[in-house]
Amino acid sequence: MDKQAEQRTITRDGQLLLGKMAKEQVETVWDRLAAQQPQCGYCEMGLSCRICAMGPCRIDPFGEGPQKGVCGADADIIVARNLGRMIAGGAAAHSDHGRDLVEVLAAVAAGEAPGYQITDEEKLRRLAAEYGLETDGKDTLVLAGELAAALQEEYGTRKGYLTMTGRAPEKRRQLWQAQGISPRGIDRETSEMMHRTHMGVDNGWQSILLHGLRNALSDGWGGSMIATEVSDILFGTPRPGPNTVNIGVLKEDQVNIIVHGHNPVVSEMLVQACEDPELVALAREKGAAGINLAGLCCTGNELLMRHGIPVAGNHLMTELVIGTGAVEMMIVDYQCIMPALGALAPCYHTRMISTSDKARFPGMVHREFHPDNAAELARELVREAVENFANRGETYIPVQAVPSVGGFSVEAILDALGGTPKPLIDAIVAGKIRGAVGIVGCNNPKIKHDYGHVTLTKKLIEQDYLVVDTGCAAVANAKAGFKVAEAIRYAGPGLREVCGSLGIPPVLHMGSCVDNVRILVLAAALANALQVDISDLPLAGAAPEWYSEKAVSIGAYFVASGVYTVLGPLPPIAGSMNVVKLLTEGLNEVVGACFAVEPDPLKAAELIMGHIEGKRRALGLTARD
Ligand code: BF8
Ligand code: SF4
Repeated sequence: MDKQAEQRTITRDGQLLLGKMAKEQVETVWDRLAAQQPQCGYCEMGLSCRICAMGPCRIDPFGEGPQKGVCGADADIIVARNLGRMIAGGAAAHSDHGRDLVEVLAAVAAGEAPGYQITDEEKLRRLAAEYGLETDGKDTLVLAGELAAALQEEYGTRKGYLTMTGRAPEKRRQLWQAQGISPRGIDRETSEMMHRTHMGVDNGWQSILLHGLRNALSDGWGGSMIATEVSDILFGTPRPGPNTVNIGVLKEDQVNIIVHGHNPVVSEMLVQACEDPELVALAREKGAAGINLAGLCCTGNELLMRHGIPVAGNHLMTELVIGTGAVEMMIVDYQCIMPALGALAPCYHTRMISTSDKARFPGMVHREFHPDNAAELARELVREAVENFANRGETYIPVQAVPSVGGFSVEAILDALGGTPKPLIDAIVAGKIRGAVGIVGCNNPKIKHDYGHVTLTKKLIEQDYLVVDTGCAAVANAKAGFKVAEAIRYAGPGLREVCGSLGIPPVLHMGSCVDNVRILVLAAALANALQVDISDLPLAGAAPEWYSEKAVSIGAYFVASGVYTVLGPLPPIAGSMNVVKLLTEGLNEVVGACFAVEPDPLKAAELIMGHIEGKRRALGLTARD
């Protein structure tokens, strides 16, 4: 086995494909990371600023060189501004994804989106009622149109509050109000962050960071929550069901089509097109046994959650999938799609297609999806993928797929519990389950691929902490085999007993990254049932391998919602001890939770378990030392 590949990933499929691609002299993300060494120390510490043309500026962390930028900004201001803009970037990405779904909902209501429909009408009516709309006897499409309009209001400035924050416990909402961080509008908070961090506006590092929490809350209880809820309305609320994961989901004898990105608006249409009998017949004519659709990253998670569509891999597998030589077409929408992919495809026979007006990539053919042409375009693309089967050369699919179960929406979890959170609360009170941990976020080539997620998860379930996961963490844990009922063998005795009697795995797949809001809603339901705040609960969050701005926004809204959150990689804040202290200690005084940073997942597990036991003690429950 290739030593270098073993250092890069813990996954067998990843190691074997890295070995193959190294022999073929095809570069990957790890090679490009190596070529970037040493990376800029100023930037790593958050101490460089290029916000205006008097700069770029940098602060000398050793105190020998300049301590102020040309405008006079010091290390605290520069670090806080940079972090604030990361949050804004992440919140914008999630929330704009949500907006695209609202636009599809509006188009469905107007009869301008053939192929799309209202799938979960009950949820549509529930959400409409939450928005104060009259639902009784109202035609479904009329109501959908009214709801779409009400959701569009959430993005603006006129309303002044976000309706779905009403799901948070009363105490939490009062705290946000008292701290001045209740989000007022989704676009407003992101726009205000860009304003505040313009040269010569907000130069209070604390006030920038507090606004960062408000900006992140506008994502968590706003844009992302809209993305998840509207996706459920359009495509169905997930229910538990089987699926398979890793490179082994590709089929030697079938046309393989991969969807990559985040927005189910595109990938859902491909699910339908791949089932079209005419296209399946065409595939047979071309010598293939059928058409196999598989996902990558979060759009993969969306399809896995709702249809049991297999997922080929997470973020660091996106190049390696093409290296199998077995992919006829990869269709991308947006977010986390490496621009390297287009250049890689000609080494094999894969056709690369970009679909979003907002996201173009070198080396990809652009075929733009809109609600009115999506169903037809999806069929066209599948047809072209089928035609491309004839161009396939040698293939390499070196592993068997791993079985997994996904689909744990909050609704599905409550159903599994018999309709109320009480059995889960009872198990926590009895100490059979010590608490729950949300493990979320990305892969990052600076951390051995999947090692952070899998090691942390394994340690926690062994010790009777229930794990819920999303995003690339969820794919890592599925590949590790933690998501079938038999995986209770990895769990401690208490967790094993509870999951065994409910017939659920000890690690529950809750979806894509926008679906982190499902974790918020579940936490709020537990807090409301116990009449406490979220910060009183024995809960924690972790992002052991995060890389993206979206992950920074997620971490910030978890913490602002009262969930202690441990990050693997250190964000670019080390240049300001004031900022580090505020984020890792001071926020406890502000929002009752804070961040920790611990790259070693075993040590991160210790921090999380210590935190949860502390919360148990404070609630008067039995606690381990
Ligand atoms: O939204 S976990 S690498 S794919 S950012 Fe991206 Fe990170 Fe994966 Fe999904 Ni989320
Ligand atoms: Fe330099 Fe200030 Fe301009 Fe930043 S805003 S580049 S620190 S002058």
